[in-house]
Amino acid sequence: MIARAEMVNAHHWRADFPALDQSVHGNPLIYLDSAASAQQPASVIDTVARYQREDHSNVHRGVHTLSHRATEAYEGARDKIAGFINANSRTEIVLTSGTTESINLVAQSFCRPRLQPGDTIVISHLEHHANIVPWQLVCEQTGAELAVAPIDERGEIDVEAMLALIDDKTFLVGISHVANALGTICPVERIIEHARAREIPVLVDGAQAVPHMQVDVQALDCDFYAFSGHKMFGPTGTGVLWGREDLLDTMPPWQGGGDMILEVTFDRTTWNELPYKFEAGTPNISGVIGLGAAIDYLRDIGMQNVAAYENDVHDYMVAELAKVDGIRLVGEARRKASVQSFLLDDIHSHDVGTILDHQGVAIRTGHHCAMPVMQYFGIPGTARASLALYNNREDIDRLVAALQKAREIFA
Ligand code: C6P
Repeated sequence: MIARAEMVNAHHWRADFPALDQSVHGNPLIYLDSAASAQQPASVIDTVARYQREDHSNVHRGVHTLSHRATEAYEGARDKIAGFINANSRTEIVLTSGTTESINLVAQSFCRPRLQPGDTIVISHLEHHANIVPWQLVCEQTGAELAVAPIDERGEIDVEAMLALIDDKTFLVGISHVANALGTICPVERIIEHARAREIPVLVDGAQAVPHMQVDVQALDCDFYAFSGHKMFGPTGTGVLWGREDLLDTMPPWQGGGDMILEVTFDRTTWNELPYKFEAGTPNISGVIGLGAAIDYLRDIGMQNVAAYENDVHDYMVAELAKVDGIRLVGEARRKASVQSFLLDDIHSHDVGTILDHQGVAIRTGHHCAMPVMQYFGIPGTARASLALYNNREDIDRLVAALQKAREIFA
């Protein structure tokens, strides 16, 4: 249980998010879809607006004042990101459009030139499509194979089976820190330790972890860590690939264009230094500056406070949902964060979502871009409620009441 003072703070946090102050279908909005995309605090919205109004220009290119200001704010955000995840150096922070692009970058730039037929990429059955399909593509391109660690009924990875798959044919391990469909906190530390002992690189998909817990990439000791800005109160179209400098150094650029070069002639082109060799073209300048403001916001609250507060609401959510007649919780791992998937009687999850929306409660329904998870449970999809620090226990009470209404409608 967390301190009462922090519960009080939560009311202030909610007030920081203008989008939450509205009605949907005549009911106050309860937003329980932050795993898909989180709302933005006013500080992020205002930072982006001020940049657009006063400072907008291209970065790394101009000698004029606005270009300097834009570059300073953009590179300042990179520094904030580096500090937030405790990167060894700002040069390890590659700015991308999101987790998806970050993982594709590793697949195409790190894996594709080196993979041999018969090599394996080891992932788990819990992964989001973004941590499956890029590996399938690079396996098709190289003759390598995907090896998938099984999960159990609780939605936990069979760790021993996963460790057994990591052998001398393994080229890379890809694992989510927190699984998006079920909220399982995966045992990444153990998997990294095992792979590290065999000198096998590990990529962690941190899309659902970074918004909810303290992430320290040096303490984790992984090789790549990918995440998205829009799930952590930043703008869409922003994301990060953190990579160990010695690995990033050995990787060729994956896209060519402006900014990623040192010198271009028709005979030969040389690459810019890290991290710019991976950032071709004009980036999402305003988005990245907004992401910097999102990090300021989270740091002011403190990730330990975020995690403690959210865990309390999460435990309450799971307990209250479990009491609803006709509910089946999907994903009951012992260590979870932020997310609960469920089914209600035999009502289609889209119908559940639509009825909830009419009561002002926003949840996500369907396969959550994790079809293999649904295949494991033999279901087409689930309803999923997901939290951020602006949610509170009253939101959960509203969710439960809305589900009871859905049951009445379908009775
Ligand atoms: N999951 C969800 O509703 P992008 O789209 O690149 O920002 O993030 C992709 C991604 C990768 N890994 C994990 C674990 C994720 O959860 C996501 C995005 C959203 O669960 C949208 S499908």
